[in-house]
Amino acid sequence: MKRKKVSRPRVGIVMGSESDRAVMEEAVRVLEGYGVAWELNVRSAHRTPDATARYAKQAKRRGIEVLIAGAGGAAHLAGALAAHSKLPVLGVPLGTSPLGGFDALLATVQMPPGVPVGTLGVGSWGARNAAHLAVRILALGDPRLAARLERPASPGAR
Ligand code: RP5
Repeated sequence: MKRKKVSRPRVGIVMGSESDRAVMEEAVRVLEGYGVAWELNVRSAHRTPDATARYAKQAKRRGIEVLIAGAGGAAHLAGALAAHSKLPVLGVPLGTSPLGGFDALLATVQMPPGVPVGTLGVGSWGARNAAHLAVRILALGDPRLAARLERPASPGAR
């Protein structure tokens, strides 16, 4: 799926690898259903740790309001973002490892107190729900989006 980046993204979606793209684009589909601007980038907590930290540190300054992180193997990406940013971080464990995602679920969900990651389900359900939750977070300070949430979801926004 080829999508163009929008100029003023409110949700920053990060994935650990290009191989995560198909699942994380499920989140993009939901955000677009609500007309919420997004960006999608590859950053790895273990392959590109400096770039990951830099992305997290600069995100708020760039206008990002919520971060979504999807990762499979050694799924510490969401935690790494939460270590470097005070933005809400939503973690999506992906089923890419030989353990089928249960390892990613535990790595993403079991953050020590003070470094929170709101963890969703494994795989595409989690990616979609991360986007739904991001929309609800944004709607707290966005009356138009809050009103949009009250209307029935379009097929793209489920
Ligand atoms: C994690 O390991 C990525 O998030 C991906 O889910 C998994 C495999 O990555 P690749 O070896 O395909 O780059 O880092």
